[in-house]
Amino acid sequence: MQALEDVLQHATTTIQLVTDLKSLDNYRVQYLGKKGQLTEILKTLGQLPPDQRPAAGQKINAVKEKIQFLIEQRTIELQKAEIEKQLASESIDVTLPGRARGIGSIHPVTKTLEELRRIFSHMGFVFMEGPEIEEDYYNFTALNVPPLHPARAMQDTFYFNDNLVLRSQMSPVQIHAMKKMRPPLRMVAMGRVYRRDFDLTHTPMFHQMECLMVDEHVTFADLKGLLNQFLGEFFSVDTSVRFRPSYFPFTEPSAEVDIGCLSCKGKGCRICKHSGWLEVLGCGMVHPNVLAGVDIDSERYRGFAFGVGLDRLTLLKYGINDLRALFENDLRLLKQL
Ligand code: 2U9
Repeated sequence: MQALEDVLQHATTTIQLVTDLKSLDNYRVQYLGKKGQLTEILKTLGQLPPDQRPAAGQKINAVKEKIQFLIEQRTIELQKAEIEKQLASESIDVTLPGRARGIGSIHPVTKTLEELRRIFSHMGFVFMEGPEIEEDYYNFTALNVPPLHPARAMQDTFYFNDNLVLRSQMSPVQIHAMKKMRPPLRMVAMGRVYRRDFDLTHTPMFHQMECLMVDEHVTFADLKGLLNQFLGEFFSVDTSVRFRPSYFPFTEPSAEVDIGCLSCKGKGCRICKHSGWLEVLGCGMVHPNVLAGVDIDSERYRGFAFGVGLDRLTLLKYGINDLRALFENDLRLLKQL
């Protein structure tokens, strides 16, 4: 009986003092386990005289239940303390503002591409694509620029070998189209072109759009009407447009087209180099040699074409003067646009 009292006494104190669940479980084994102190006492029951056994057995069971109860209570307390400790260390302030997500925007050149797609598809032009690596024939010869022709020096071209080049203009796409399809033809090709040039107003890769229309009664007046409409829609209705005679091997007659300076309205400023005009594109009537080269009867059919640099067009629209800005991916600039 004294041993039983000692175990209860000891258990009551230690269970109160224990501070973690693992140690508590060790004590459970120590008191109540198969080889625990109470089990040992229980084994001595047989040594008692038979009449004392029931009372002693009851007493042992009562102590066992008492210790079990103490352990359960302490377990609950320790579990609660553990959860509270965890909650305190992992607390989340749900009132803090969320982390801002960077919002992307459409690149200004892409905006120009999309705008042109809208304008020209409304006017009934189809859009076509072609490879960026071209044969010399499609990039030059078919465009009335035969080998050794001085016009090849007008553009510095990237050559892979004697025959393969990075296209220096979008015209090869139109040559492919004319070889495949018969007039009437109304088409636009937009894409990347490459030239060996790198300064304030030139990058080795830039974007071009070329437009071609071939039919029986196409005239230079149609070309002028189309360009007035296009430039009016792209810049603003009151933009003035002027045509200057020029030369390209693939068009005859040829012209370069200027618009009234957007920032000074023609008065003269730094942007238009005090001329009041900004050059935007080149155009002309397709050269009969070009039509003949793709088996189109130039007595019956005529065509007009124009070419425009989309990066330059974008710069003019937003009033920037360094073309390289469009390719440096400076988010501050791109966002501002
Ligand atoms: C075919 C026949 C003729 C397309 C043309 C230009 C004039 C022109 C420049 C504008 C600025 C190139 O990017 S730029 O440097 N382009 O001046 N392009 S006529 O003439 C064609 C096209 C296809 C079959």
